[in-house]
Amino acid sequence: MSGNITFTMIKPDAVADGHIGAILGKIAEAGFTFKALKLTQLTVADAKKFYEVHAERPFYGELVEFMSSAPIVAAVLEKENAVEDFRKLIGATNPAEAAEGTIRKMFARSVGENAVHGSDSDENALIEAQFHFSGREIF
Ligand code: 3AN
Repeated sequence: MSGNITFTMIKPDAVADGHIGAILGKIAEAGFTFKALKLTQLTVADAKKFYEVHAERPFYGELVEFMSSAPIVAAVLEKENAVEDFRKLIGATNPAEAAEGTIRKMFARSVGENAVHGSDSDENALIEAQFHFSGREIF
């Protein structure tokens, strides 16, 4: 995989609220192609490991509990400048501060339940993609 990939999750709030189709549609319309895609659920251990960098933050326990509470959609996306362009498409972490038309502005419930994840670097995109998908599941 090249540097032109990013990793995303549609989080439990947006899955429960029925937004999978609309969010995947916005991602496709923005020019991303799908290299991997699945509906799955994180264990508590998976969520702890995925969000390890936030272990010292006050919201870590809440974040781990939320992310493992119900199904998510995981995907690997490809596009030129994927990481940066995807973070623009999803908007600010807090949906109250997210720009109009962004996925979080349209679909997120709150700063904790903010509809989607997007990798923050090319290096993390690769680590996160490989955390969620085997080689046979990435195309
Ligand atoms: P982003 O997802 O925009 O990269 P990060 O990496 O700062 O934001 O935070 C990771 C996740 O932690 C967020 N997507 C959100 O679910 C949760 N989070 C971040 N800040 C808060 C907060 N102040 N209160 C509760 N949860 C938070």
